[in-house]
Amino acid sequence: MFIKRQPNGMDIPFSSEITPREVFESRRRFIRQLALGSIAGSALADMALREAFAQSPGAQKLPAKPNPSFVVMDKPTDYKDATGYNNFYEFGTDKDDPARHAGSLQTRPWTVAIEGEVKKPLTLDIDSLLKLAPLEERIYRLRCVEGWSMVIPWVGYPLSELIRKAEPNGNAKYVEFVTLADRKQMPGLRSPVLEWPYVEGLRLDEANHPLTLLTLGMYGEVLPKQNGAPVRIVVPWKYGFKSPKSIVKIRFVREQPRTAWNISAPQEYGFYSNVNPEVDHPRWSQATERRIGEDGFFTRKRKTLMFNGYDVGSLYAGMDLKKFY
Ligand SMILES: Nc1nc2c(c(=O)[nH]1)N[C@H]1C(S)=C(S)[C@@H](COP(=O)(O)O)O[C@H]1N2
Ligand SMILES: [Mo]
Repeated sequence: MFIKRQPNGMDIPFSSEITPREVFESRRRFIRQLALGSIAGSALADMALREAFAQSPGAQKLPAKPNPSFVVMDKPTDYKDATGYNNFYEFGTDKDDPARHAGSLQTRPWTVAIEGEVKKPLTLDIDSLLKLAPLEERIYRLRCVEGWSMVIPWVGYPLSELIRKAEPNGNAKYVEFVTLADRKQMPGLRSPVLEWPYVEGLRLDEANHPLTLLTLGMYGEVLPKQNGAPVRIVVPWKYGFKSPKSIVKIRFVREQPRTAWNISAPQEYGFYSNVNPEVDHPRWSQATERRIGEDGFFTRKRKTLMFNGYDVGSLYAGMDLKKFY
């Protein structure tokens, strides 16, 4: 097997596992154009996106304007990997379970209730959520606590847009996310691997951070069910489990909320769970990661970046990140 050294230090084996060269180059061109700001207007951007990413036939398109301020230069993960290798324990614990079993998820009608310490509690359906703010496309890294990562072009808008509409009062210090737990639609709930519903949470300033994305789509289409349709949160500087799928409730609260993985294994998964190569998981190192799609026999692992490479250190000034893991 021939190995070609890439300028970024990555070894790419020539094998059937990598994206065909033409698709790969068209993506690179697209991302470069994005970065240079030479793609203007959503119609053109949509065309470029269509060209750049393999589409699943028949999925509902969700055009969005690429936001070049929120794009990582890494090659986006193949659509088939991003939709075929998932964690969504409500549909089973194997990586291919969500793709195989999430078909039973009923994504319409769907409402999200916004409640708790807010001046304007409200319940929004998916169409209202789609219209609440302009949809953007953002290419984020997602780093799972298990040591693998992907690069995904999400479609959504900052969660802060919705928070602004709800007007949290002075008591609101944290935000809790509650996801769907319906045994009729979710075969994984029969297993007690986690306490159901899957719950997550953020500090209010983390929730309001411009990177925190209320996510309705990916790869120019509505979210596939296995990726958390019809609406999820994506927090790119935290381990993947802090990005809850298929949310039904957003609650503003005074105290730090309970979170699914912390309930299940508190010594292993804390509330903060910021990506941090210097703080190991009790059972494995977090210093490196395997990028899904690059896993050829000779492929080197990538170094995991502090906060997954995102500039959010000021949120944690003065905090001991070993203690607040
Ligand atoms: N409701 C719910 N959300 C969830 C999970 C889950 O099991 N249930 N798994 C999390 C984990 S561990 C990861 S790594 C990401 C994976 O997102 P992806 O499948 O879209 O890549 O979703 C997170 N959100
Ligand atoms: Mo994960």
